[in-house]
Amino acid sequence: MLCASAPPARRRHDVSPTGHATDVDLVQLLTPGGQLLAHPDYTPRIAHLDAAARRGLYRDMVLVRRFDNEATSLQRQGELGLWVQSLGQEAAQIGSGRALRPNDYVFPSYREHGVAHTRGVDLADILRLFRGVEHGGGWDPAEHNFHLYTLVIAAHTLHATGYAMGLQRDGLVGSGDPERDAAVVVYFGDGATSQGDLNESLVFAAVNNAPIVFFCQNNQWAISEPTTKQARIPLARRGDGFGIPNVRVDGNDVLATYAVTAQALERARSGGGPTFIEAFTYRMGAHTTSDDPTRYRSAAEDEYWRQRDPIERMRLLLEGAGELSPAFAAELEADATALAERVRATVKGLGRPPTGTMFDHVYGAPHAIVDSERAWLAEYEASFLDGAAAEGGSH
Ligand SMILES: Cc1ncc(C[n+]2csc(CCOP(=O)(O)OP(=O)(O)O)c2C)c(N)n1
Repeated sequence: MLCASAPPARRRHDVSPTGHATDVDLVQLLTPGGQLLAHPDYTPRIAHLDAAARRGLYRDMVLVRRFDNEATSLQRQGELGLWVQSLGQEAAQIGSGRALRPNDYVFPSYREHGVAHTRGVDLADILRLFRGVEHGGGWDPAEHNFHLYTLVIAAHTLHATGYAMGLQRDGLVGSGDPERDAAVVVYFGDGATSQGDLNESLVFAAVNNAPIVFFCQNNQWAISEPTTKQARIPLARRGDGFGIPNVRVDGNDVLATYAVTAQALERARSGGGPTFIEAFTYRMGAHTTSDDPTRYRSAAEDEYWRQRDPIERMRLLLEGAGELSPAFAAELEADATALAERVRATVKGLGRPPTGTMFDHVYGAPHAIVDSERAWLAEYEASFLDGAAAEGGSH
């Protein structure tokens, strides 16, 4: 499958419209044109992925994108309060997610719908949070080894590091038994690298040799703030100052993100300590449905990244290798449509929770101020003539 005249996997001097060098020491196994590249360290990591496994990665990405588009539409129609798109980041999430073993544990931020899918979380459940019918999440973290979403930037990196140190103390690292050993992956964005919490996590992870992979999805923007305003060096090199090995991977290349994450996880599980991965990718959608990226982003930039679409390059690989039959493509299209319809029906069936539930979990024990606020809101809602607000409140 490897191209005889394959260019070296590490190339230089490609610069994106935002002024970022896009391929400085970038691990890439699959070009935007769908050609495989050889890499001495990482090609062996994908050698076992046969045609069915590669189709599986493609299928995951297509399904997650369809879900994401459906959720965006649901928000626009008033069915969700907010939506955080993962459009364009499918390869970073599916590749890294599929490299995990069941007993590894994931701490996501709030955009990791693709990773959630790889952990067996029903994608429709994620929307419970964004409809406001759940205040924590919509899934059981212990069932999926996939923690609840965290909206406070970088706060969960501390929890993740603590959890990883716990694995160590429970003797679940470096035992040599793959069924027993485990590691943690924590996902965060480029903006999170400017937070104190992440830097504190890196210190603790490094000095404790914690079994954790820091997975930064550099999607180029922290809302309207470009990465260039947050760092003078590639983000992966942040690891250097903490004594944490780092790797910068093409985040739009599902094979490379799989290979790089698999290697980092194996190191962590076997007692080799933390790794910092920067997945160089792009947020093709808005930051959230509350944001208008045309205010700060150019059409040229959009076009540059559209040509590096993670799903398209995998499709080109499969088609070129004769591994994508029309029957498979038609079945996948039908599955994606069925998923979208099920998600839509599930969300509409969720209804609206009574407004008073927002006061339920503020404190573990009754609290006078919360009680008076609850009573005030109930009285206020009851004052409306149609009484509609009292039934469910707004969302
Ligand atoms: C501690 C904290 N500060 C500010 C915010 C507001 N905020 C929400 S998302 C965001 C940008 C995050 O960018 P990045 O970390 O790159 O992640 P991305 O959304 O691009 O995936 C900010 C500043 C927040 N949620 N938490």
